[in-house]
Amino acid sequence: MSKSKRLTENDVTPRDIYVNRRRFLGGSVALVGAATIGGEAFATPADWMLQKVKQDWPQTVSTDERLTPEYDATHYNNYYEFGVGKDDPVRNSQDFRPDPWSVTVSGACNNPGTYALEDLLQTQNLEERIYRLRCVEAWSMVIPWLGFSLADMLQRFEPTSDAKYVAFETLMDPDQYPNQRSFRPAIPYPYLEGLRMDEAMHPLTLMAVGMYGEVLPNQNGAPLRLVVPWKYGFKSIKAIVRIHFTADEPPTTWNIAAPREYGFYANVNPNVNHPRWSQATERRLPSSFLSPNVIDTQMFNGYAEEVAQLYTGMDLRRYY
Ligand SMILES: Nc1nc2c(c(=O)[nH]1)N[C@H]1C(S)=C(S)[C@@H](COP(=O)(O)O)O[C@H]1N2
Ligand SMILES: [Mo]
Repeated sequence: MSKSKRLTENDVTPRDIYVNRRRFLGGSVALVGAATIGGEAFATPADWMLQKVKQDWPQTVSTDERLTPEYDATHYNNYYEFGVGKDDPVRNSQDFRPDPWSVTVSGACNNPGTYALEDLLQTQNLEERIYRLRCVEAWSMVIPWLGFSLADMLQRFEPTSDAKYVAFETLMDPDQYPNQRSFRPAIPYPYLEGLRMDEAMHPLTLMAVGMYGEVLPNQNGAPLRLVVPWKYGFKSIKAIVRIHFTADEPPTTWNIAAPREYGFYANVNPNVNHPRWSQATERRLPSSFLSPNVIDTQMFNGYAEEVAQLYTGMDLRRYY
């Protein structure tokens, strides 16, 4: 990463916590073969995935802000396929099957096809990146993700010069997703997202397979989800099964559902309010009635130095 920051003692501390915890849990994890998050056992991930996540990874992006406790990041989620309540995803996703998994690649590229996840991840070295995640609903977290630059994965498909955008799609499976079999789904499915090609190739754009030193829990988008830290959280699509290269701006779910409220770009911007609420501040979780923990929202969620040049000359009020 061009912008990777030198590790300071602050940055290293959270990782030492996982490493020690890993040593502590090492035996039992190997025996049960299950990832343990906050003391709760989640669905058993594929052994190869567990092994990959347990390998030694460097920390390449960090912040001196306090990490959101793992419990909050795994129990307060947006994942409408599992229900619209913040605690629906953790409750309804425990039997979700992230393995076996494959991703179908299509459109303007030389190497389309259906790739087994194991095959896609084999050559990727994992990194830990601590990113702020800012939801358009004006709450935020600080999460240590495990993953790799999306660019590293996309290069392998050899997008052609016609590829101006890349579209992503979440699994469609009403058997596993209660809201997809609801007679009145909250949003249209499958969940669709997309990035302009230069945004997709930006080194900060992450494909995540883990968090807090563990395999990604189902409610956080296992086995493979996008994390675009300078955009509102809805761009960070979960459980990806399809990647499509295209010349035209692809349709995206929240834009389809409420076009005046959610645009394609969705860059975090304290100066452009949501039609129904201010985006100038946010609640940094954990937040409660007595300790709301309200902080100022930063331009591009604090990543302006890295990404502002992607939007030179663009009217960010028009392209919200
Ligand atoms: N498939 C899918 N992806 C999704 C969503 C969703 O409902 N379905 N919600 C989005 C929203 S609004 C946010 S804020 C983030 C939340 O990620 P987290 O639950 O891991 O914090 O996921 C995004 N990705
Ligand atoms: Mo969100």
